[in-house]
Amino acid sequence: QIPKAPPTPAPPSGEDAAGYGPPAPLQGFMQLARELGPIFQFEAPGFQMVIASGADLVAELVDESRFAKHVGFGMAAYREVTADGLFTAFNEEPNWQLAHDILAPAFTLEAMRSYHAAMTATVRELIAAWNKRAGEPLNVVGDMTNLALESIGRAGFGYTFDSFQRSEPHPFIASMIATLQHSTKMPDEQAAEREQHENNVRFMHELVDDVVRRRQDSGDTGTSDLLGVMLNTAQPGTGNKLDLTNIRNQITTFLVAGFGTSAGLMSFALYYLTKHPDVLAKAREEVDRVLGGDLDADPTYEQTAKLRYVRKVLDEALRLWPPAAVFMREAREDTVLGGRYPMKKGAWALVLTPVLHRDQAIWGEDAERFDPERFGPDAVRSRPAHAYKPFGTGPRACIGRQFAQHEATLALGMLLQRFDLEADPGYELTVGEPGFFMPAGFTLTARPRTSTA
Ligand code: MNH
Repeated sequence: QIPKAPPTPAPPSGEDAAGYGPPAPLQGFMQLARELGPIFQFEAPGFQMVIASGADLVAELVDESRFAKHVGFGMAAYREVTADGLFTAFNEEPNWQLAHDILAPAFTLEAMRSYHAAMTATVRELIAAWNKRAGEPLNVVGDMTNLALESIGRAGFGYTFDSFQRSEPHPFIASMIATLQHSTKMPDEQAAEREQHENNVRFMHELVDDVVRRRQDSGDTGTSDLLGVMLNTAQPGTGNKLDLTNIRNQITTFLVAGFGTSAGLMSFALYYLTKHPDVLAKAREEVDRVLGGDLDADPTYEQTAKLRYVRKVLDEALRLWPPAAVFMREAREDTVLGGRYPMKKGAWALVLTPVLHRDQAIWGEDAERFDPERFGPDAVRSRPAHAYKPFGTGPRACIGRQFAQHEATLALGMLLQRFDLEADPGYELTVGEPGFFMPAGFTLTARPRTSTA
């Protein structure tokens, strides 16, 4: 009953023209959705899935009374790395509720005040690196990956990967990407790289355990960062605390969930800013008005929150290329989706967010066009909430949302305050999929500003 993708030439792989990494299965699915419509079935040897991307169907799939998060396919496989950490925990697993209750207060917008100084210091390291390379082509994805990893490492755990002191990326990045890719491979491929995978997992766990041990040895019992909160606070009501194995799973989760997604967001935002001079000028005007021209003064938390137009640019980048491109939903009981597709209890569908975000019934005929004005307050109010889901949905939605948005707004603000940015004029967008969408091979040049606020 559900349209089926043809068995050949699937699996949906496209060559990654920039040579960034493996083929591009998500863009293959996006192409199939264009051809087959708002819902289709995809089969490959060993697995089968239903892929939904029409806004009407997604409206049903995000209804918590009928559907819940599904931990399956690659996500279940990733439990080898993060086990019952927040992202990969099963809905009913007791450590999900426990960790959620302990950690949720540490991820509110207000809580970002405590991470603001660490985030600002991290952006200043990036700025110093860009100043040294003024006028040279900058590897945007690489630099944004370093920025995001440092930001979560320092603000979350007081740990630095020394990203800006290295000539090569920290090996933790390669391990995270390799384990993510491993989790969506076919069983025979997984078996073939078993040993390498286990080495990657061990390397990640050892580094994280070391971060925890150092904190414990320091005698610091504060609760001003995520690690402090996990070690030293209890669940309200029960007094229960996280054990050390679960803390390891959470830290690993935050690093994995927080580095590539935020890096993708900032990289695409820089891509679109430099491709749209009018948008860049407007953002610059706002930055000058809100942050002013004193480059010695760090932007405050309050000033960062006032960069409304910069936020719109980020929101629109997340619409077109949501870095975490899919989430899965399973039926709580037997049900019928869209009035015609029966689903048994436990049956699941994958929501393909970038296609949802281009549904013309919601976003109009120019849905493919980059336009930050789509995120003005009136436009947002006039759209149904289910039309925009870059951070997932319901109780299992992204806990790091405020963290990512604050970090990215601050970073773009500080960069625009200081640099004239210019994209490589010859660059054509090629989206790579090293676990997250990335503008592969994108370079820009940054020069200290000639005109100041
Ligand atoms: Mn994040 C869940 C996208 C940044 C930590 N994140 C999710 C989900 C999406 C998502 C989508 C839901 C997945 C699902 O339903 O299966 N996350 C993003 C995006 C960004 C992002 C697009 C940046 C942009 N996420 C971050 C950051 C952190 C983080 C930064 C940590 C510091 N995310 C999480 C965690 C979960 C999650 C933890 C799982 C929450 C839960 O299930 O309780």
